[in-house]
Parts: sequence; structure tokens; C-alpha cells
Amino acid sequence: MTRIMIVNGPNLNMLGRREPDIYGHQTYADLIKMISRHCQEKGIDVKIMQSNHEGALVDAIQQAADYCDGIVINPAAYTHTSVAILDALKAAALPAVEVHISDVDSREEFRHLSYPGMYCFKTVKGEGLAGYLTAIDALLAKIGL
Ligand code: CA2
Repeated sequence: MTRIMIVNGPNLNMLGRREPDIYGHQTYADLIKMISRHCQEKGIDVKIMQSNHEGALVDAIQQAADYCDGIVINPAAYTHTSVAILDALKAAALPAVEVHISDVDSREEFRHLSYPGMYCFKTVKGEGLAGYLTAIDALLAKIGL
């Protein structure tokens, strides 16, 4: 069975609790439900993780290389700083899609640069939580599903 990993970076567990004008009112639990339902409908297995720690995200990407067919990643603030996450994605060598809830390009200048995005074959941004489903569908199309 096809298996994908969803990797979420720092503070995304706070969804729905702060800054609803930027990230909406839905919670991280709502996001997990939405992704799980979508993957069930598609008949694929999904592992969803979130960490506030850069090394834990690197560990998860390395593990994905052993048992997953692709990665959807929202590295959150590490998007704009982390060469370690870029290197982990390169090492895992799986197809990967980057997703951002907000439209990072219309925000502060420092959010315009993405290190993980240099590896990902697609970036979805500004679609809210639904962007994760767009990213999953793009990944599945790439994998050939
Ligand atoms: O738009 C996105 O998905 C971001 O990856 C979110 C990051 C931000 O640093 C990126 O530039 C763009 C921030 C995630 C923090 O999420 C929160 C959600 C609710 C309340 C507080 C933080």
C-alpha cells in the first residue's frame, strides 16, 4: 500500500489558537482529521507528525526514507532557515511537496526564501488548510496514483 508522511514544523500545533487572521480558526486536530479522511478516501496510508524541534524533523524525514513513498512538508519557520531540513530531504530522495497555509510571498521579505523548497518538486501556498490536500494530490499524481 502507498504510504506518505506529512511533516509539520514548529508552532503548527497552535493552529486555531492564535493569529486566526493568518492561519484560520481550524485546529491542528481538525487538520489531522481532514488529512486522515482524505487519505482514507484515496486508499493510502498516512503518517502525520509535528515537532517544534529541527532535529526531530530531520529524524522523521530520514525515517520516511525507509518506509514511505513521498513526503508533504510544512517546515513552518524552519522553511526560511533550515539547510538541515533541505539536506535531509535530499538524502531521503523521496518525491516531496512543500505546503504553506498562508501566502508566504505576500508576507514579510524573510518568508520569501525557502531552503526545503529548493528540493521539493512543488510548493502549495495560500490555500489555507485545504492546501495540504492539494499537496497530497500532487504527490500522489507524481507517484502515479
Ligand atoms: O504559512 C505557513 O504555513 C507557514 O509555514 C507557517 C509558519 C511561518 O513561519 C511560515 O513563514 C509560513 C508559522 C507556523 C506557526 O503557526 C501558528 C499557527 C497558529 C498560531 C500560531 C502559530
